[in-house]
Amino acid sequence: MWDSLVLGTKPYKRYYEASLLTRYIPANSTVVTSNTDSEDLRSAVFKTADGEYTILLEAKAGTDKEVTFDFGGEPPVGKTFYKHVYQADVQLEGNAVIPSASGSFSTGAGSSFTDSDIDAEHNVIVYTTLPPQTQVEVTPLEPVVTAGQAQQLAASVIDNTGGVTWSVIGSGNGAVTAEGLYTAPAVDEEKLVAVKASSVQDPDSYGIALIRVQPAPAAGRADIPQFSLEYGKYAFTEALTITTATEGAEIRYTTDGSAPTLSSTLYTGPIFLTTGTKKITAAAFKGGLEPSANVFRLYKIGNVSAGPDGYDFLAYDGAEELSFTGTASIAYGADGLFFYKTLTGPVSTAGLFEDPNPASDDKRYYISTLIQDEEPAVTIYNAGFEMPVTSAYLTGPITNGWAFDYRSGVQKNGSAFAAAVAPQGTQTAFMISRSGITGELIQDINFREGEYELSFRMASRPSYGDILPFQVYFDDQLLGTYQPNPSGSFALVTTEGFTASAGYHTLRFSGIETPQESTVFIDDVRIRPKGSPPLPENPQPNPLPEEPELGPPLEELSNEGFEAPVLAAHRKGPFTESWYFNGYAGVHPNGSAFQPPPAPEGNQTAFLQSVSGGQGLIRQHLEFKEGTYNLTFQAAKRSTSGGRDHSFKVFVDDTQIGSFTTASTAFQPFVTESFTVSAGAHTIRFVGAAATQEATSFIDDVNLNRLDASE
Ligand SMILES: [Ca+2]
Ligand SMILES: [Ca+2]
Repeated sequence: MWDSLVLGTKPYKRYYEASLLTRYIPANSTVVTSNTDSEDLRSAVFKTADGEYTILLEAKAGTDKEVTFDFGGEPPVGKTFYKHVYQADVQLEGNAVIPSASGSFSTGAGSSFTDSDIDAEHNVIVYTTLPPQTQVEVTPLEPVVTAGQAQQLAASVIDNTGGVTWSVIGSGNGAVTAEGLYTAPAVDEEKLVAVKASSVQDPDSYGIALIRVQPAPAAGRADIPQFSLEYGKYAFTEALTITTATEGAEIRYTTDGSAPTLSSTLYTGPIFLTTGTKKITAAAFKGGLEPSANVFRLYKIGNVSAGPDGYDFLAYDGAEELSFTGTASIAYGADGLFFYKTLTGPVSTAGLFEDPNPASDDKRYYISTLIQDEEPAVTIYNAGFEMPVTSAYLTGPITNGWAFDYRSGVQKNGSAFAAAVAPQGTQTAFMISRSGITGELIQDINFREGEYELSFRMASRPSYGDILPFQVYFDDQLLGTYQPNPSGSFALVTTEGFTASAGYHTLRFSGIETPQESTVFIDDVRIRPKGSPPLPENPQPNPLPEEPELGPPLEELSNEGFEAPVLAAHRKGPFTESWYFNGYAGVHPNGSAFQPPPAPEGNQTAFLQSVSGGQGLIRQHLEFKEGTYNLTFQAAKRSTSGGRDHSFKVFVDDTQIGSFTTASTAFQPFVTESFTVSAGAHTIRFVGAAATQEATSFIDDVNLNRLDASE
């Protein structure tokens, strides 16, 4: 955002969307050139058509600062600037208020003023000639109140004097006293009520408390469900718990906004909310009682990964047991500080991990069913540039682990860049130098104290332009200057060692400007303990596990719904349970770490995966009577771990009887082609298609149907 202001001549739309500062920067203001010769300061100046001025100043943390703004004899002469300070970042808060004015500065008869009171923290400061606006801040903002009960509200007036007047919006919505004591009305269903606090001096300014009024418990009626998560935006996957105070009641819920009935999905355990918008509507049911009122919450879940790359959310801190089966890599921690273990589940958390990050109160467990070749010593988010997912390329500004700017981004195998195949996953980063502006990749990374070395893979772009040389910095320490070879193939780079203190440090890849357009590709960035064994020049794909000989045939299709073995969490092959599952397939129950939709049959389904270098296989060997048959089954794709569509094929012996793609996260019916077999043993196989990125299908309710008349 700041670079756009410095480099461009007009404010960027994204900037307005991101910021409350728009109140002081009307959309049609012009940008006045601004200069600073300090690395610690960035500034931008705007002028409205009415001749009002706003200065934005970002001051790095470090030392106290004194700053003089000099307009060089131009207006503003005789103006007063009011100062509003954001410590740390400009952030939206619930009341959408901006900080109150913390000082004012007059240019007097001249056209400059000095602020000698900028403290050592990271500050974003607005100086504006627009007078401070009256604002009203209300607390609590979104309380939940039971019908007939009271809730005390409070309000304060910012940048004006006097108190507020309270009112309830709409009729039949309860009452509020002059002191802000709100009493909720009687309701049969949950209801949202707005209560307004208006400034007495400036009645156009007001704050709103949005109150959720819930029905009171009533004899003869089940109590309403309670949700463990408030509605709203979450950065990444969450697990939602729903409870009701009515003992023995069952909770049923829908995800399509419809009213829950006795045939809606039964709540049996935490619902994993994954990327996208989720509306959960729930009600409690108990024989002999009226069903409870329906209660809904809307959630918007982002895809910002909080766990290490390739890991999915498994459980919150405080979970007593990690419910998964088979062997998996488990990460525990937050904010980039994790400990890792390869474990066989289910496993008790007692004494399992030391605390990787005492400063965080949002530690979680994450799981990867692909065992990593090396547990990371330092967690870099999006280290392989697989996010954001693109089918071609994406240029910044993007933030996804890395901050990508206007001359950097991610590109996928086969894009117009014609880069060599990505050495990790299917995407790489790129940096470009063009028209005097050169790309950078920046990430703030949380370190444990230690000695480290950095490795990454780089390649040139022989199909177009020049080779971009670049420098790599750890904070302000230059780790090296590099230039990929002209062949276009990826080469491994390992830097000299460097020392990191505990805490956040900045890793920066910074292109060096070239006269002609030039490009470099970067992938597979790792920070490893100094002196680690060398990485392979070209990473090897995972070997396929051995497949056992066919056993004796079954007499008819068995375990069609994958209800055996009965599991508490997913179990990956190789194992045999009527079906044989290889190392990229298995069985899992509702609520497993794969976060599947509910099984259409029973409580479990199969899963079939394709990963880089491996494909799932599910096989059953059985005795057929001579005749013509087909197979029907239900399948869905996985919503997590990228949520990619998954393709697989179905065979009878070596004859393909269908090729399918799961493109929906809801189960859909599928049917194979019909096939004719001789009497005797034949093998049905489900086989994942080759893929370079993990994709998964869930399969259930397989039926073998005889199509011709049997005697
Ligand atoms: Ca990659
Ligand atoms: Ca089933």
